[in-house]
Amino acid sequence: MARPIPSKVKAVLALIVLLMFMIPWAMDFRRADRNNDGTLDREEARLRPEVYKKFDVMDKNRDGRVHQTEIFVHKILDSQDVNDDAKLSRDEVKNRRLTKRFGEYDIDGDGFLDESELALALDH
Ligand SMILES: [Ca+2]
Ligand SMILES: [Ca+2]
Ligand SMILES: [Ca+2]
Repeated sequence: MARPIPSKVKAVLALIVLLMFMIPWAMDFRRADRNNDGTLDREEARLRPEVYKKFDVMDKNRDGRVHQTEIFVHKILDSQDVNDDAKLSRDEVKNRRLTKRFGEYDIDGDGFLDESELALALDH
């Protein structure tokens, strides 16, 4: 008979899955970031087609560069923003840490995490 998995084990497994997703992604970013300034310009983004295609969307301040955090925020919204309103409601959030600290990260308290709130959350 299978015993239920203890919640501690579940938490560790969730963390491992998250790391497995994040580490290759961060390595890809570093490989593309030729001049190591922590951002991708349009030329560097050619190595990351999924970034290159959406470069203008991600480059919010139009300085010709996208920051690692901006790309990650975009990825999270892409995968979790079910109703495409560019923010995450409590129901939409799938990330464990975001769920747990939702109230803390929702700085303006409107019940959603928008792009700037997500960026702050990821920088922590
Ligand atoms: Ca760069
Ligand atoms: Ca949404
Ligand atoms: Ca908010």
